[in-house]
Amino acid sequence: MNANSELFERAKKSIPGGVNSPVRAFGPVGGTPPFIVSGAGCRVRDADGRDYIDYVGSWGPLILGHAEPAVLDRVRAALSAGTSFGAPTEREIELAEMITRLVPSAEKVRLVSSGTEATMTALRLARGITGRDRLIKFEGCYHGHADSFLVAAGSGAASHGHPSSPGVPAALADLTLVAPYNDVAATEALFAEHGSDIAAVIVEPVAGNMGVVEPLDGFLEKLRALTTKHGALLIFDEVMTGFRVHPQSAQGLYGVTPDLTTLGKIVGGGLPVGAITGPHRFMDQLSPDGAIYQAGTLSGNPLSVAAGLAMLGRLEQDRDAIYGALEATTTALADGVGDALTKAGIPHQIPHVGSMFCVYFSDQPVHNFADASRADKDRFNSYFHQLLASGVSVAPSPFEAGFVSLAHDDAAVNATIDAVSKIEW
Ligand code: KE4
Repeated sequence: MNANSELFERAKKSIPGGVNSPVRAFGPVGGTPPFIVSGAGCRVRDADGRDYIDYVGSWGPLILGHAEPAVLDRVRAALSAGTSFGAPTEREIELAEMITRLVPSAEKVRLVSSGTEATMTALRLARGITGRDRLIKFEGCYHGHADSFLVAAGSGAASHGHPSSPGVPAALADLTLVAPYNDVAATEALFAEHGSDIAAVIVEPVAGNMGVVEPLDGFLEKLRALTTKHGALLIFDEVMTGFRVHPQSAQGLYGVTPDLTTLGKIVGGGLPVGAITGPHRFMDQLSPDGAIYQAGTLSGNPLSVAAGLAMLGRLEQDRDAIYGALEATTTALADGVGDALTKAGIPHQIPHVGSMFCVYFSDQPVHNFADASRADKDRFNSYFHQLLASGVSVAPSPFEAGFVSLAHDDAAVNATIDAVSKIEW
């Protein structure tokens, strides 16, 4: 038994499923997950000393790569002053000011410690502002694990066969209305029936939790028009797309302004941070100025904020060079992998937006969760395991996104393409 297997068996004795987040357990693909001991640049090393070119990237935060020196240095400096104060700090102001500078709809920011806290708060804010209870979400979108979102959810919920989770009271789940992603007619029908009771529509402006699904032309614009018409709030869940698909996030890429935006992942530079942001008129309704309550012991934690400042600072400073490089590398990867699959006669779709991508084994384009579910899962599992054996780590589920970082160089991309070309189908 190798070190990873020994650790996995040991982990299962003290941690549910042996993991602290289900997507790490290799449920959809089977096998034993590598236990990672270190990361550097675009690579991670497991407990057996094996190196992998890494496209998981901690599920999105590490847009600059693993152990980015600027991030580590900033965290080390913060650490020497202490780990947490439970009091306001200047650095939190700096991070809020940076986010308001970079995100078009942001006027005020509340920091929390995860994407789930961010979306949970955004929903409560929308319900408190409108006095309404219902929510529209889209099948296959994942907005974290707060009760109202565990209805037809993507990511690990879908991967493990529970897109609607037990433990969520029916009375609450019934308030969550679901439409297929990119389906304007279905969304209009929900508004026609429930319009006056809908507090918000929450959407991943680029869906990254059923693979990667781009919004069809006009979809986001139509959601903006429908929510405005019916007095509901439009929430862009940019936990994954924030600073990933564009320097101004998806709202900058598509030119659609939401009422509230949730952020996470990159804004924490690999440490726990989430954020809710939007115009003064909405954000000032949060406690303590407003009556809508939200709180967190470690919200705005000095170490997390230091990592976020370092990462966003680098992205802002070298914006055009960095996003140009990320786009070029991702395109080269997608084109090279696509050529290799075409040569092998394997039907595929490789959508990519900014530096997020996925590979569907399907001969049809994927516009929603039903399309994504029709992709060939057996082929995905074969692709996943043969790449892992070749030293390339992609997300262990077809309902996830892959992430390219600034540290993925030509050698890594070419090695990845070469590994795909050697897969035995
Ligand atoms: P967290 O609570 O995991 O920080 O964020 C929840 C969340 C919210 N919104 C979107 C669009 C997200 O993608 C996520 C979390 N993404 C998953 C990956 N698909 C996190 C990985 C995991 O669950 O371990």
